[in-house]
Amino acid sequence: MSFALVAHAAPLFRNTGTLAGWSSVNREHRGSVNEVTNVTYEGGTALKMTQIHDASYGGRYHSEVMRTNVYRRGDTGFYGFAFRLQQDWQFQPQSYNIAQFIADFSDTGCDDYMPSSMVWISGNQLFTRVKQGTICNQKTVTFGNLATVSAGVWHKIVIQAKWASDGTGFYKLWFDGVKVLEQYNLNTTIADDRYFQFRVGLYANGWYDDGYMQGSQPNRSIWFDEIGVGTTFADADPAQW
Ligand SMILES: [Ca+2]
Repeated sequence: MSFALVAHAAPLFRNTGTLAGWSSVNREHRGSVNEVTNVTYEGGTALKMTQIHDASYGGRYHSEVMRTNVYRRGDTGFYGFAFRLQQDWQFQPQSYNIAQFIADFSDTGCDDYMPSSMVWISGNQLFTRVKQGTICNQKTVTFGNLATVSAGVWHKIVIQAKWASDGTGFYKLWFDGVKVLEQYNLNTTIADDRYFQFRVGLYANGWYDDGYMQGSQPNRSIWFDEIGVGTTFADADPAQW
């Protein structure tokens, strides 16, 4: 007896804003990740991620939920979520990352956890990127000023990617249902076949990367809801499931 297993398809994943169902939850330093009922995009719960800057702390600032085995080279998939910045979010030039694909490359001797694509806010603008090359010779291609992000309202992100390193990849991003990025015939991941994780949350990477905090808002929160991964746009669109 044989089965036609679709061995390389990304598994379908959906989370309705609950702490249950994730491979892991990452709360660094004074950060928190909580399931809340008072602010939701849809249904009874959403996830509230908070990070707090501490000038005496030298580490990173992740408040993320993570799902393993979301893509590997050769896959094509859709990845989506809804997010909402706190009402009084102080827009600053520093990067606040809200989603990333990442894998552990410690065995290579060239890097440890390396994100391929990330999605972040700088000022009030949305950014994303792809990572090309190899783990030992990485090239980052950034796509900036894709959309204007407002505080205190829910926004939707959907990404479609064909993950390739032979020039046949594509990478698209929709913001609130509007396609704001469409790139074809490019490398969208590095030359490696291991599985990547998908994470959403508040990762205040600018605080760590720059070594200080710009502005005067050390306590920041972002809500997340309706995180989906699948093979169709509707699988990942927070409004369609
Ligand atoms: Ca929900």
